Amino acid sequence: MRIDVVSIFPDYLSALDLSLIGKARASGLLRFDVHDLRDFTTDRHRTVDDTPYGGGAGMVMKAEPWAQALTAVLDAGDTAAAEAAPPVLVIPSPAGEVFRQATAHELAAADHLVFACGRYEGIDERVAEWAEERFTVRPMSIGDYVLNGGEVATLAMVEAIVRLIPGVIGNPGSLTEESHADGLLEYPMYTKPASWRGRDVPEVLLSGDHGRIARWRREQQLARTADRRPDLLPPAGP
Ligand code: 6GU
Repeated sequence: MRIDVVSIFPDYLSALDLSLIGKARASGLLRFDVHDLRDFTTDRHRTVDDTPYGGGAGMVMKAEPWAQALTAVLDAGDTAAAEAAPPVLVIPSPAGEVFRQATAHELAAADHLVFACGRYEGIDERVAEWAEERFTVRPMSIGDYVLNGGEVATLAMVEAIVRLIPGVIGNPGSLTEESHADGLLEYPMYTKPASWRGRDVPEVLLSGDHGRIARWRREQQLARTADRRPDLLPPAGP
């Protein structure tokens, strides 16, 4: 897989050089490049934003630097592959569709992902329209709160996606057992010692009875999901 990120704060993305993503890159499963949007401006001040038409607070990112940057990313890509399936352009935005584990699986199947990190009040809407002719455009939110820009959301989405690329996670079993894998939250986990500061590990986990353990874990998943995330449970029957 190939991932490109365009941002006015490319250093924000350096956290992805660590651990998981670093390993995926080193093993050749991932090519990851970050581009500075200001490198695609043409004025002396390297201007990327301007005041909004219609008035209102804040600044809007200008369209032309984005078109230049995204064109450069496309030109550096595999043109034959892009012909078959256009690259996916993820536009992080609190006004996007919510990014879920199912979205991570969908995007992990793409050959080429491009993240357009906006700052200020967003990017001139015509960039998304222009990009529709060249990419599959996916405006994406990571939840119902507001961040200052798309960089932190991109870090979260890239980590969620890259760990699903086959070969990136050493033990693929850990992918099927984790929270959200089956639409429920994960059951509680314990390790040695069996008794710690007066708190004992649930007896069933020491029983060696795999059927009982599986039933107990399922009950815990359902109870925890009902308590913390009732929105994830199917509606109760009649
Ligand atoms: Cl993707 N971007 C910004 N700026 N804020 C957000 C978000 C994204 N997702 C939730 N809040």
